[in-house]
Amino acid sequence: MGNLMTSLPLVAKMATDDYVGFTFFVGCMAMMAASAFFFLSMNNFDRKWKTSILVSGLITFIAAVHYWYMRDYWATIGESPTFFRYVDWVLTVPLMCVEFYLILKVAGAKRSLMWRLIFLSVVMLVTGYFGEAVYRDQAWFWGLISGIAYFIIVYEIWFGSAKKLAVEAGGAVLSAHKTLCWFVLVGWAIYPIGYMAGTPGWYEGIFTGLNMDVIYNIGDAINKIGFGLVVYNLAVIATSKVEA
Ligand SMILES: *C/C=C(C)/C=C/C=C(C)/C=C/C1=C(C)CCCC1(C)C
Repeated sequence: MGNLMTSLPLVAKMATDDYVGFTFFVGCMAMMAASAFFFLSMNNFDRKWKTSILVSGLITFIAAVHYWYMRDYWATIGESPTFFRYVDWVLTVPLMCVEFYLILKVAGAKRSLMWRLIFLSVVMLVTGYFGEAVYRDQAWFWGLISGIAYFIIVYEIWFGSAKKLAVEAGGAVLSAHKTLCWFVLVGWAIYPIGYMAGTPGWYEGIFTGLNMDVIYNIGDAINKIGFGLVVYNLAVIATSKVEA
């Protein structure tokens, strides 16, 4: 036992062209730093915004823990950590739906809006997992179902009842809502590209040269940290208005 301990290196070596390993590593650090930032700054705000910043921190913290495992999984096994990836998403994406609800609460958003968005996001992710991990031969089919759920979310926040509430709230809430809508339309669209780069289907060849995990890792950094910063910015603006 003692021999084994001394002969096995404790840290796996990382090749200079291992972009997957590199983005897992940097992603892990970025998520940890963002979590510290959100948690340590949340007490600067009053109760209403504190909860929103707390949720931003929870999103990056849950991701940091999953990135820790995914980085390790990749370093030791050398395969896509699909399971950890989807567990991370199925916890953090519904929390992003909660953020929409929390922001729009000032305009009287109802819980039903939050649950509708959460339900759609879970459908989007579970069907995505089926295509990526369980029924890979029909990846295009499951990706399509997932994409439909994604578009319903996009519709709901851009044009549906969420949009109406944001307009009613106006001011900083409306502009934060708009920015978050862009994150969902453009930032979240990064994921289907990763999916098509990493699963078999008619679309094979379109995204050759792109690595699924690198794309997902870039998407996560933009969406989780960026999304949280938009909410943080809203809290700063709203709080300084009250004080002025
Ligand atoms: C923090 C993690 C986030 C914001 C993850 C978002 C993931 C998606 C928007 C995934 C969407 C997918 C499709 C629209 C179709 C193909 C399958 C998915 C699950 C990759």
